[in-house]
Amino acid sequence: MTRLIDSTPRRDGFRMPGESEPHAGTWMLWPERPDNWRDGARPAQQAFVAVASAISQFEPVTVGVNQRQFDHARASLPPQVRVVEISSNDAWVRDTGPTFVVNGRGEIRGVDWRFNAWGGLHGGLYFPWDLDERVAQKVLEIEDADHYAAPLVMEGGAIHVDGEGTLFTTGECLLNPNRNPQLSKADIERLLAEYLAVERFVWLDKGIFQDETNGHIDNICAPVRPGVVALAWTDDRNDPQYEISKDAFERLSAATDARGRRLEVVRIHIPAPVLITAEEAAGVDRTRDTLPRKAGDRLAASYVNYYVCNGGVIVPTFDDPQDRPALNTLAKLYPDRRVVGVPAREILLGGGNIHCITQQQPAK
Ligand code: KQY
Repeated sequence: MTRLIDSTPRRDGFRMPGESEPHAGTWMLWPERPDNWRDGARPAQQAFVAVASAISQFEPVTVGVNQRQFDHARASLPPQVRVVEISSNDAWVRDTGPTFVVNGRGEIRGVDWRFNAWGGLHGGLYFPWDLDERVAQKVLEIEDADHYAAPLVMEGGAIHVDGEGTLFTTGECLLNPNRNPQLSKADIERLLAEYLAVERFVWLDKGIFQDETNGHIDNICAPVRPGVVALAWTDDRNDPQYEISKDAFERLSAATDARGRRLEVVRIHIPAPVLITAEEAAGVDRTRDTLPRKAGDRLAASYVNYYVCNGGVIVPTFDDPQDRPALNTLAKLYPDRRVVGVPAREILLGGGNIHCITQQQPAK
């Protein structure tokens, strides 16, 4: 079983590895709620199958599924993907799963953050979130890994680390009063330092325009390797994203990481604005307790929401002229990995993308 450890990872010699370090595998969850995913979630399920299939070329994949969808998920996913029953409110394991930490001596543990569905009753995306709250513990139970309970409302998509002591995040999310109103920025840094074993914080102001997570870092900026980051970008000064990305570029260029390096910032252009069509909006069930989907609303489309796995980089594509340049740039940034594009509009329609629906389990 997973035991609760009354200490912190840093005190015990554990740290969160960078995503590019070797993985034991990847966790995902199965989408099904018809008030977030259109047409009874069937198009989203096909997109998730494409993502799981792509990753499973490189490393083991496990998909957690609610009981009533188990047979359907099992039949839809390829045989090399492990399917286990895990109840959840939705399918964002980046945010509801554990953050794994390792000690370099063959041991792995999980950090279980508090979760409030991206803002609780003040701008959160759905209610209730009681099943999501328990996903991390269930994953760790299956893996027989002990866990820490971090006293911080936090989602995995709100942070990125370089594995060498640097953490990237945004004030829009982690300083938002709908997460930890009782904590100061210094309190939040202290908790992140204890639970992830990091010492340098690079704060961007905002994430991608209209990102419903309150600007998760994993949609705007990703560490490629220590000292190098990818940043979502646009040259269109009329796009509200322009000022956000320009400010992020300036902050990143002025920052030094935990090893004292200046960062190289590689810009990856976002696609043309992706808007919800009338047909797509009509396919989502309306309910009282879920963020509604409205025709014409702009989605937070970005190639930076890619996922790095053993030997591969899985990149969202949008059927846009920027797809090819983004894939080419990432192929140059990751010369030892195969870059695989996966059509991701259906995932984006649910409010996130490939990085948000995956969670790496590092090798011990
Ligand atoms: O992008 C994410 N990390 C989660 C998005 C949640 C969207 C719920 N509609």
